[in-house]
Amino acid sequence: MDSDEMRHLIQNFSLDRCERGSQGFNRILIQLFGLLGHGKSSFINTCIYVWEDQEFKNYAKSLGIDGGHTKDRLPYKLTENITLVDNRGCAKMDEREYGEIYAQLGNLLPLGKTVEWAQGFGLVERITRAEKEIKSSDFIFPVFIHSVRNEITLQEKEDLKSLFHTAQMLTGVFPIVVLTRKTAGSLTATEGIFRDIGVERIFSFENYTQEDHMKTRGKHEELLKFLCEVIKDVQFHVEKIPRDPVKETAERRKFVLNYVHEADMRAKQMEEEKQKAKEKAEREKVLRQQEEEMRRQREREEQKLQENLRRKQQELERLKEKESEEQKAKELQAEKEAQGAKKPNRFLSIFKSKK
Ligand SMILES: Nc1nc2c(ncn2[C@@H]2O[C@H](COP(=O)(O)OP(=O)(O)OP(=O)(O)O)[C@@H](O)[C@H]2O)c(=O)[nH]1
Ligand SMILES: [Mg+2]
Repeated sequence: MDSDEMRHLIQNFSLDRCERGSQGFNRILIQLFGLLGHGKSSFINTCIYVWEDQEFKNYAKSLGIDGGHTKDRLPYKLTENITLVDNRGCAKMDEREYGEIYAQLGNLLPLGKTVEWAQGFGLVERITRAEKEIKSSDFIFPVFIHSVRNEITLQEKEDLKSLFHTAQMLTGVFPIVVLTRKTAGSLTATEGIFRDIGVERIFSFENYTQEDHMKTRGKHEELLKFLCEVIKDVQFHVEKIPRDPVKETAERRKFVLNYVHEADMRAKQMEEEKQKAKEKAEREKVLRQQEEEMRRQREREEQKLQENLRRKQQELERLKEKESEEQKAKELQAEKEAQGAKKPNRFLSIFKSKK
């Protein structure tokens, strides 16, 4: 198909013209989801720029390197039957964050309103409040936006796998992946990871941005191909599978509410376990400190005893030495006295000889 034919297909697509009729759907809602700052808003700008073929405008207010800019769930009407939705991105892959993603993806939160990122009870309340505003006639088509600049870790790959499978369960469609910043990292490696997860269709773009919106045929054609692929996929699902949008919306709501509740319980349980482990570690630390203090005390007492013993022994030795010296002196004295008794008197002998 050349560009004109693709444009014709996109412009004239209507769910009513599907084989089984629209089955209660009246427009495609292309739901963009993904992490903060990966190029969701820029992709919307790119879609509008290519589709309208006019001056570049920052319609979706793409901004900031680190993301976190888009806070509303805003719809951008492309044709009578195709609308793009710029959802609020999530900061990390985390089971509790997924509740919010599923609520947006499942179209259970109102369009055109600020998304107050929430978990647990707050989210349940918002879903319940939005029930009357939600149209079940939207055919939800999930499109995951990922920037090639960000490498995917093994853990993230596992998280993405479960995210994509739930997205399929919720919407009936396995998400298409759009890779942005396609020259900012390894495109082949990133594509490989998404293929491993089970993604069948991957498109890669260098988005048109405020700084660089020089038109290229490659980008234009790739974007039109992307839209045609979405249409063909929607036709497949509406023609081949009997659908009941009202029942599906109710089931989606039930699933997400259950998910949020269970994720909240699991997170609370994990927090409790973490707290218990922290307290146990704290107790063990105190115990170890006490044991160490007792060991040191024992060492000090032992040293004192040894010192006393040593002193006593020294004293004993000194006493023994003194005793033996005294004994020796006594013996010497006795010897002297004994010698004195044996010697003749000198004066007496002189006197005798004079006589
Ligand atoms: N070079 C280049 N820059 C891009 C591309 N896509 C997005 N950007 C830039 O990346 C930044 C973030 O893009 P956004 O489109 O705002 O991302 P986002 O996913 O909407 O972000 P949040 O709404 O904040 O979650 C902006 O400065 C864009 O100009 C791309 O394909 N190539
Ligand atoms: Mg944005």
